[in-house]
Amino acid sequence: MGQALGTLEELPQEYRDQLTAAGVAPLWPMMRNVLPHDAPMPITKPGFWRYDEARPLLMRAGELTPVEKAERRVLVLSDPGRGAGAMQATASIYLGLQLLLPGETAPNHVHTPSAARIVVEGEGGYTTVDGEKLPMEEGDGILTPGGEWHEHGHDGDEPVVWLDALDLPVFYYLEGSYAREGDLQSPRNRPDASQVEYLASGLAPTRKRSEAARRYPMVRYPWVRTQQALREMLRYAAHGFAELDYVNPETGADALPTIGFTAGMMAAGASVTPPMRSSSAAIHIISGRGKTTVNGETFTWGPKDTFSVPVFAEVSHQADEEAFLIKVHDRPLQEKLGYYEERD
Ligand code: 1HN
Repeated sequence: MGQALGTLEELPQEYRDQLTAAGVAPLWPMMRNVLPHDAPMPITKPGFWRYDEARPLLMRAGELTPVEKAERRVLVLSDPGRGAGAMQATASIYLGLQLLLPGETAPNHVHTPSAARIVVEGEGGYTTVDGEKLPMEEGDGILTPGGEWHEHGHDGDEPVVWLDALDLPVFYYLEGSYAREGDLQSPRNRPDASQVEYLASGLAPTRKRSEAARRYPMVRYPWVRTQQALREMLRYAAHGFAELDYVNPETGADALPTIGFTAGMMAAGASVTPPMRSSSAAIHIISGRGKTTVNGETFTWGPKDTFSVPVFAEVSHQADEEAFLIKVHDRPLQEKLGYYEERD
């Protein structure tokens, strides 16, 4: 095994001053910071955001800040490892709870980061993505891929809340994050693709040879269908646990390039200990109660709560009741970078 590496203090002050003046720095005192042995040293700490605690604060934001003054009225879920005000939940995942009140619209814009949304509560909300009006029903997964115009609206009479998950930290780190604003869209007068072209899995619309599929052919994943599919899978699952990935129905690839979107079901009483993974994740509870231990910290969760799982965390879940959850993770990004890993 390697010897202890030299420290900065071992170097003469006069030499250190010369290095600084020349705009260079010695690698070896920093080597183990940037390249720790065997596994990364995450900054991220497991976070737990109880909906009962966040909801009143979000409703207060609705009173304090009109949507016109917010563009998006959101409370960001801050990684405890990065501290108060952190605009991210893990190294790659931004999470926020967004509120839209009846009659409000969150204006049309387009940006480089991609978003996946999970509808938390309320009826009558919708997102329009590139002219397609997507109803937002509880538990639905709604994608707004980077580069696609999107706006939100609300035809109902109760507050609508959803959880936004974006790859914003990645784009920000790459100095690639920016947005453009535009005029409100005029949506096409037809149901979204999940209700027309991709009504059943395994079936895709026939096209002429000259017609290519859209890059993101389906951007709404209705929860009722996901839930039904999970229930069927669970009947034949060995360990009281079933999982389904949201994929592009034309290609089978992950629904978004960087963000993975996975729905899960646990039977009442089931325990699950997934392998240690190189990916980071956030888990949002759709329904049910249980406990999850992340690196020794136990979160006792219920409906609409959210918690985060840092990279290489030790995790175990226990469902006290039948539970449905949606996980957002960065496995697609890590696979593209060629290093996604699992350790049992
Ligand atoms: C955004 O565009 C939305 O469209 C929500 O609802 C949250 C956070 C950072 C950057 C863009 C939205 C966002 C965001």
